[in-house]
Amino acid sequence: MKNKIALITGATSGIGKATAVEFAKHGIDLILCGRRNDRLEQLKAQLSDQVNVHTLSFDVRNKEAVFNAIATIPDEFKPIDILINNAGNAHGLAPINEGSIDDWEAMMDINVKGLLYVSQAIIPEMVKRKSGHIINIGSTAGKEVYPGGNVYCASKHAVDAINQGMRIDLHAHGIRVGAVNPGLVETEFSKVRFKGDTEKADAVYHGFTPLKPEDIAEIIYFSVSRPPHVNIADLIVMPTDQASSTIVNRN
Ligand code: NDP
Ligand code: 8X3
Repeated sequence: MKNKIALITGATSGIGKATAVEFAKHGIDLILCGRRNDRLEQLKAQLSDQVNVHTLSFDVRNKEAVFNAIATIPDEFKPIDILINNAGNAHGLAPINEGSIDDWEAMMDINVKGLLYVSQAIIPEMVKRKSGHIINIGSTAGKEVYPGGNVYCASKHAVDAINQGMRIDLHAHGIRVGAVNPGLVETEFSKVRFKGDTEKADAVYHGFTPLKPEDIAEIIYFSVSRPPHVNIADLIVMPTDQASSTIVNRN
């Protein structure tokens, strides 16, 4: 896939970082986004001998920062062919009656509104060029709801609806839109959810074999490398040991 350019949000860690590494293997030039600039620069240094890499450090919650950052993309990186809407996290796992409003706002602002800001900054150019491919990273939490998942699940159900809405509105412009919805993937996700409590975070992935971020990255690459007439609209990917959000075969 030479001469393609992908913008990946949340490229400093987990699924986004693994996707950057996978794309670089296949010659896709990269615009890597995230808040932690040191990590973006490290990844750029790691991948620059394979592909051209540009980094953009911004918080997806900050509408102005999103549009300003994307406006600074140098001309040689401007025709973005692939957008990976990946930045996001869960914040907390409290039942709804004990939930933190700050956590709720973080999840809706990052997972839903942030995804929309980035999309709005990029889609109009794709429409002009009548080409583009958007992969929205949803979740099994966007397909079902589990105890304590309440607002995180709501944010990912919103991603599911936005994914469908984008496809309905953009297919006539030659733009492909699809979602990849992972189950349990061992990343920094649970460390963020449990606010740095590594014991609680590690327990989430204990006693079974979770997905690795690379498993999802390979599937994302497979989706974007199909022939132009093929659009993988929606995929759910779980570890073999997982049957649903609450049914996991732990030994
Ligand atoms: P990680 O915590 O490892 O990565 C999250 C990424 O999102 C980081 O690169 C982080 O970058 C970025 N991010 C978070 N908040 C912001 C923000 N405000 N502004 C900009 N970037 C932000 O988790 P995962 O890789 O697991 O998560 C990636 C996506 O996958 C998320 O959308 C998540 O909901 C989804 N997912 C994860 C699953 C899992 O089990 N791990 C399963 C299903 C879906 P930085 O902090 O540098 O800004
Ligand atoms: C991440 C998967 O089950 O932790 O979206 O919500 S889960």
